[in-house]
Amino acid sequence: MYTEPTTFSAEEYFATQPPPPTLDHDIEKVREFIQRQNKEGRSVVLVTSGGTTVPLELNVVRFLDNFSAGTRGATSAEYFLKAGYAVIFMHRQFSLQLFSRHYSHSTNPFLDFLEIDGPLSDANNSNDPDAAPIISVTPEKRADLLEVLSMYKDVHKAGTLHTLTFVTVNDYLWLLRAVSQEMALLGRKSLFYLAAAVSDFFLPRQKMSIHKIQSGKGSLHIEMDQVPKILKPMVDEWTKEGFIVSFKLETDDNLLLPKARQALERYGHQVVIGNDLHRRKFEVVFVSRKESEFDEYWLRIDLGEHHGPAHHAKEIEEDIVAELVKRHNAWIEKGKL
Ligand code: 9Z3
Repeated sequence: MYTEPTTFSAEEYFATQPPPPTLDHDIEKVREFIQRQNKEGRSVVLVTSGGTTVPLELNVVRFLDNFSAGTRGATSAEYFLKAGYAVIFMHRQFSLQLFSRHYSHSTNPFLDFLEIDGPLSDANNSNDPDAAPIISVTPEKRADLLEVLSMYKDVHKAGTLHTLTFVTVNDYLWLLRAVSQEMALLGRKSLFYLAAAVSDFFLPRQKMSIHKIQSGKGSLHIEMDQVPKILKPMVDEWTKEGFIVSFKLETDDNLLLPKARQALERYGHQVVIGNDLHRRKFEVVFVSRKESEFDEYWLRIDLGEHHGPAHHAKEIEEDIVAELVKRHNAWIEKGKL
């Protein structure tokens, strides 16, 4: 039998889907963080990062996932910190994180540039700590590590980074709503940078199988419901003064601008950043409104470009964040008129 999939409003969604068990505890910590940053006069950005999952069973064995390594979010969060923002980094568990992303186990494993000075046998046989071999960093890796490590230590000392994790789209939605409501305290000094790749479809708890779905009955048919359009209540109710930036991911180039414009029209927030899956590391488009017109601003980088003493490859997030900081400051100033 065919049943119409339910279209949940955000309100219906939160009335029928249970919150993650750690929500209250997580939000208490977020509240303390925001209050402190507010007292210290900082702007706060919420960066969401990584993909959300949709479990198919309550005792979950299988789930659908959304594509995202978390590079956009983790990289941008570092540039926001450099620009003086406090950052709430809300990311998919085990996706890339700030600072440690430079030493990913698959592309730049840190064990490869540590050296052992002194005979290895001493380490195993001697009880004398002075005889133990010393571990040092390969000379050519030192400048890079020092740069990352100093920033990591500075951020910890300043207490300007707060981290939250999600796995499922349900975790994400509940957290996003609660964090947005807390951010309202900051008025125009709050920025939302929604880079997480969020499922469009989900399986409501009421329709989920309790146990692992059994094979042997032929093909599997799953009907999913639409995830509510969360940006609408975010803009209209939860964070009326926040500067909201969402991302639009497409794989068909022809859809990128129309879909980005449609999102702005629908939700009335400040900026949609459109990115094509395969070009996202060197090209994005900012879509915003100028009175009744759409404004499009393309940002491109040359991937061969190098900068800084350690000759890192240029990261497009540096320019994305610089452009947004400019726009967010203008937004703050406008609020003072
Ligand atoms: C993005 O478009 C991100 O830029 C990427 C980043 C997921 C492409 P990586 O983590 O990739 O660097 O590997 N995020 C938003 C995707 C999304 O789900 N957007 C929703 C939509 O398009 C709206 S919030 O409908």
